[in-house]
Amino acid sequence: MELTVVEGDITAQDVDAVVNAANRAMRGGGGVDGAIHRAGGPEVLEDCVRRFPRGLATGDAGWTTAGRMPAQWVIHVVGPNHAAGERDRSLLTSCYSRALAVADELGAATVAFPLVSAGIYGWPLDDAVAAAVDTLRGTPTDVAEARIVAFNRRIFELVEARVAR
Ligand code: AR6
Repeated sequence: MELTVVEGDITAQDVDAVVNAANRAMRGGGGVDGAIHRAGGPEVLEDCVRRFPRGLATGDAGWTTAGRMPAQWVIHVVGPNHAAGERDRSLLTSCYSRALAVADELGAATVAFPLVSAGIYGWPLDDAVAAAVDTLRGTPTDVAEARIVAFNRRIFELVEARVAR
C-alpha cells in the first residue's frame, strides 16, 4: 500500500472512500463530520440512521453512502475523546485498522483519512500523526492508496515528516 499526504479538504478528494471522524451517536457534528455531511447531503445522515440505529462504538468503523461527494463511500470511525478523558491509544489506532478492514470489505482501492481525534476531541497532534501514519503502515490491507488529508500546512508538514521517517 502507498501512503500519501496532501493538504486540502477531504470532502473534495477523488477517492473510493473518505473516512469521517464521527461520534458515537453517528448523527453528524462539527469539524470534518460537519463538512462531510454538508458536502454529501442528506443521504449521508439518512444512511447513518438506517445502518446505525444505535450508533457506533469508540474505536469501531462502519460505512454509508457518500451522497453527492466524488467518493462512493464514507467510512465512519469514532475516535477517543481525549478532551473528555478518553486516553486509551488503542481506541485511536483501531480507528485506522478497522477503517482499512471496512475498505477491504467494500473493495475500496483508494481511501482518504483525516487525523482522527486531532480536532475537537483534542488528541495531542504529534501523537495523532504518529498513530495515523504508523497504524496505516503497519496494517495488512488490499487498499492501494491511503491518503492522509491534512487540513492545514502545519498538519501537512508533521505528517510528511512522519511518513519520511
Ligand atoms: N478536511 C480534512 N480535515 C479536516 C476537515 C476537512 N474538511 N475539517 C476538519 N479537519 P475533528 P475529532 C481536520 O474535530 O477531533 C465532530 O463534532 C481537523 O483539522 O473533525 O475526531 C464529530 O461529530 C483535525 O485535524 O474530529 C465528533 O463529535 C481533524 O480533521 C468530534 O467532532 C479531526 O478533527 C470528533 O472530533
